Amino acid sequence: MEETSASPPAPSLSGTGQREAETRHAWWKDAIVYQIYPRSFRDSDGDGVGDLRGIIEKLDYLKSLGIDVVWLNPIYPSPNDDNGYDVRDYEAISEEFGTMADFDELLAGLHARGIRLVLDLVANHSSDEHPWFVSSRQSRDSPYRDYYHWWPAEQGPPPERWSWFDVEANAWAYEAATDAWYLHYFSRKQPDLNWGNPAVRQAMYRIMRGWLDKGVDGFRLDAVTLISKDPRWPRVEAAELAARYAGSWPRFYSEGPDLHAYLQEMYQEVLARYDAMAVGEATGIPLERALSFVDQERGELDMLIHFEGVDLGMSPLGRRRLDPSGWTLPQFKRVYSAWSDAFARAGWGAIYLGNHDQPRMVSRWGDDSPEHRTASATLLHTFLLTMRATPFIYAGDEIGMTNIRFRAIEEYRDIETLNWYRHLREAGEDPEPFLEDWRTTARDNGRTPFQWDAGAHAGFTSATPWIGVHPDHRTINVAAQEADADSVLQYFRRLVRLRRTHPVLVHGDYVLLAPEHPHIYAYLRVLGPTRVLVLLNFSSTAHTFALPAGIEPEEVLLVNRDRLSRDGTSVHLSPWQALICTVNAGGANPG
Ligand code: ISL
Repeated sequence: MEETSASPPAPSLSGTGQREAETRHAWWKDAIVYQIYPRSFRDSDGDGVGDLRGIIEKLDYLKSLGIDVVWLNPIYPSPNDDNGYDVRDYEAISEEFGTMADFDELLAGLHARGIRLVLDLVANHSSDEHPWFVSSRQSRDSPYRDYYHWWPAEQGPPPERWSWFDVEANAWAYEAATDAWYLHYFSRKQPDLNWGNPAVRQAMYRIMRGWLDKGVDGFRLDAVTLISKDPRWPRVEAAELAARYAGSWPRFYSEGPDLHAYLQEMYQEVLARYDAMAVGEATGIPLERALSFVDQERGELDMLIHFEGVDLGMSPLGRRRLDPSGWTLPQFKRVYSAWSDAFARAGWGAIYLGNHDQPRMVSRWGDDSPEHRTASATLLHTFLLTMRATPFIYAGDEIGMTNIRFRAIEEYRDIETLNWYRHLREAGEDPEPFLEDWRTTARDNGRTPFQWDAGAHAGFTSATPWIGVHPDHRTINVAAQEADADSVLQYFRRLVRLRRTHPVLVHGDYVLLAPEHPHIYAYLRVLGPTRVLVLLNFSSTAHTFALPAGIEPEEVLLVNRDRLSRDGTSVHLSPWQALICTVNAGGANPG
C-alpha cells in the first residue's frame, strides 16, 4: 500500500458520524470544498492572469474561510483553447501559472493550514498539442494512433456525434494528412482519448499516481462519464441529436459500455491505494444510476457532480438559454431532495449552485438587486451548508459576486460563447437575442476576476486583466466585507463554523417539510435526539410558514437577517430570510 506523505490530519468526527468515519476515507464527507479558478483568483506577477503564487498570497484568507479542501481548475500547460481543459502535458505546471516549485509551496502551505488539495483531471480528452496527438495525427502508423478515436475516410462518413464547442456542432474533424476523421466532443483542439486502449488507461493511472505521490489529496474528474465510447459506433438519428438532453442522448455519450469497468480499474490501480477523494463530473447521469458510481461497495468514485439542479429552468437545447417557463421552488426541492435521499443508505452526495461553467449563484438562484443581494446570497449558502452532501463553494460566491452581463461579444473570452456566436452569424441570425440570453447564462459570468478590494482591477492584478472586472467590485469585495459584520463573507464563516460544530448538519437524516410550498424551503436534519429546522424564504417578498404539528423551535442557531418572528404556530419570514434553529427533541418526524 502506498500512502501519501504530506496529508493533513483527518478532521475530527464526533457523534454518530462515527459510523461513516469507519468507512473508507470518509474525511471528504465532512469537508467543505472551495473551488478556485486559478486564472481569475489573484495575479502575483502582473501579467493579467491569476497564478499559483497569487493563491499562495491568499493562503491565510483561505484558512480564514474555514474550508477543508481546495479544488483547482486545470493548472497544466495548455494552449488555452478552453482555459486549461485542453491539456498539453498532464505532469507539469502551466508557465502562466508558475513552476513546479510554486506548486510544491502551495501544496505545503495548504497542508500546513489543514487544507487539502484536489486537482482537476481532464481524462476524456487532451489538447491537440499534446505530444500523443501530435504523433497520432501524423500517420496511420504512429504508435500513438490508437490513443485517439480515428474514423478512416474509406469507411464512409463517421456516425453523427454532437460537439459542445464546435462551430458546426460536429464532433468529428477531418484531417487530410491521414484521410481520416478524429473525435472531439468538445472543441477541435480537444481530441477525445481512446480509453479502449489499455496504454491510454495505464498512462492516465500513472499520471494520477504521480500527483498523489506528491501529496495531492484527490481529483475532480472532468467529463469522466464520457470516457467510454461504444466501439460499435451506433448511428444517431438527427432528432435524437437535437434533443441531446431528452431521453436517449446519453446512450451515445455518457455511460458507454465499459464506463464502470474503467472506473473500477482506476479505483484498483489508483484510488484504492491512497486516502484520496474522487469526485466525478456526471454529465448525463440520471439519479436512478447515481449509486452505480458512488456506492462504496462498487469501488468506483466517491461523489458525483450532477446537473439536474443547475439545469433546472434551462432550455433543453444545446445552446445556453433560460427556459421561458422558468423554474419553481417545488421543482427545486424535488431535485435536491431526491439527490439527498438517493444516498440515505449508501454513497454520498456533492452539492453546488455555481462553478466555472455556470453563471453566478446569486444572479441565477437568488436576487442580485442591491436590496436583496446580501440576503439571497446568504440564504443560498445556508442551503448549501445545511444539506446532507459535501458542499462545493465556488470562489467569489462567499462574497456574493454577481453576473457581469457583458454587453458585446468582444468582451467574452469563453470558446463556447464565441463559437455559438460565430455559428449564428454564419447562419445570418440576429445576434441580439443571443447576446441577451448569454448575459444570464454565459460561463464567463462566473469567470470574472475575484474581487479583493475597491481599487483598480479589484486588487486582482496590476495589469490589464485577461477578462473584464465587474464594476460592482467597488461595493462587493473582500476588504469591504471584512469590515462589515453583516456581510455575506462574515455570514459564510459563521455558517462554516456552525456546520463544523453541529454534526447533525453533515450526517443527520434529511426530512423535507411542505414540499409544495411555493416560496419556503423547509427541512429538518435529524441525528439521534437532535433535530434542527432550516427555513428558507426563496423569494423577494415576506411569507408565512405554518409549523407542522410537533415541531417547536427552540434555540436559533443562525439567521441571516432579522430575528425569529413567531405567531403561535406560524413563522413570519422576511424576503430571503434564512433561519436555522433547534427544535424539540423526540416524537415522530413529520414528512
Ligand atoms: O458547461 C457546459 C457547456 O455548456 C457543460 O456541458 C460542460 O461542457 C460539461 O459539463 C463538461 O465540462 C467540463 O469539461 C469541459 C470544460 O469546458 C468545462 O469547463 C468542464 O467543467 C471540457 O473539458
